[in-house]
Amino acid sequence: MNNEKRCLGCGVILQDENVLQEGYTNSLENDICQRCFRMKNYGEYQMVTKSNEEYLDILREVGKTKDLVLYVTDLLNLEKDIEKIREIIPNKMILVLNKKDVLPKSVKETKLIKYLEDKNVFFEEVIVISANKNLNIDYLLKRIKYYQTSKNVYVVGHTNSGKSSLINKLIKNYSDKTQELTMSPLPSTTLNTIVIEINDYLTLIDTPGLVENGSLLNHVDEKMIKKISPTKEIKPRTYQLRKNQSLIIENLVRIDYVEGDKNSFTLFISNNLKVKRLLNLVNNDELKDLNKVTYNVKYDEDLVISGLGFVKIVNKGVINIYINKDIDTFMRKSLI
Ligand SMILES: Nc1nc2c(ncn2[C@@H]2O[C@H](COP(=O)(O)OP(=O)(O)OP(=O)(O)O)[C@@H](O)[C@H]2O)c(=O)[nH]1
Ligand SMILES: [Mg+2]
Repeated sequence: MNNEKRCLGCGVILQDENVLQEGYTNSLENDICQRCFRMKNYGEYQMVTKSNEEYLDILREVGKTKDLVLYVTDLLNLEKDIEKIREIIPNKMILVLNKKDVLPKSVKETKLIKYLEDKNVFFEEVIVISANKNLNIDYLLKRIKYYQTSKNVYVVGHTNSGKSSLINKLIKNYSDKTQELTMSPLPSTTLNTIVIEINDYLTLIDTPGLVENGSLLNHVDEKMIKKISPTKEIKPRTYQLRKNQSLIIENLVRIDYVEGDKNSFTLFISNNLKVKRLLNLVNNDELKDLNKVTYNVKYDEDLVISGLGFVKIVNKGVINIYINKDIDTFMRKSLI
């Protein structure tokens, strides 16, 4: 049956013919698909794998408009190349740093903003928020009003950064609609653009997030996804390591400190993850079958493990890290 009705939760076209296919619902009278229904009501998630090509096309279309764009990123998973999005979308853009609530309270917003501004990528403004905790949402709305060029404002970013969560907050705070977009800790929750009219002056357009193949989120099961995604303020864990000592996080990553003076490693990862410290790495081969990457650490840098978080390392030295070969890691100037 031909149908153009879309799911109000994830944007997919609804169909009542094939249970195994995207957009299935048992009745076209329903407003959301079965997948969204299960996520919302039972917390039962169903992973879908998507190619970025389709999603990049959506972003290219956004780039053809003159509308304001909110680029939402997750503070714990700041992309290495935040400027890449600029190549696709030249529009006026606010960089929205989301999930402030998972960073320790002592981390100042001004410091985060300055860090991003120093990267020399042009945004109209950098704003720190927490969609979940309703932090700075009023301020964000004010700035949207200030910069918007038409009614339409697009919300883009990587998958899981909290785009739909942010829009839900704006719906709840500033409109009388009851629509709720589907949110989930799994990647690729939103499957197509969704248009939400907040009021006569503002229409928000949610988009599917770009998938980072190098993110740990794409390489672990649902249980582990929940474990690595912090929902509460992270309590940083600091370890003083000497040469030949190492840290092992669950069965996910091993960090060997192989060269340098006594050094301080602070982990900004979910409190739910177990960390083990080896006092002598020489006799222990745990996780050493994973892919090895060596980094020469300079003063005050972070080792970023995509999808997991980061490790602040204070002094210079050499580390070997062992991790699934498909997961991106990189060093950057320390964020905190
Ligand atoms: N701690 C915290 N978690 C958040 C916040 N905002 C969103 N999340 C969580 O991040 C996960 C992803 O949220 P979504 O709103 O589904 O993210 P999205 O960007 O729409 O993801 P896609 O639709 O897959 O592109 C969910 O588990 C949310 O609860 C926040 O401010 N703080
Ligand atoms: Mg979404």
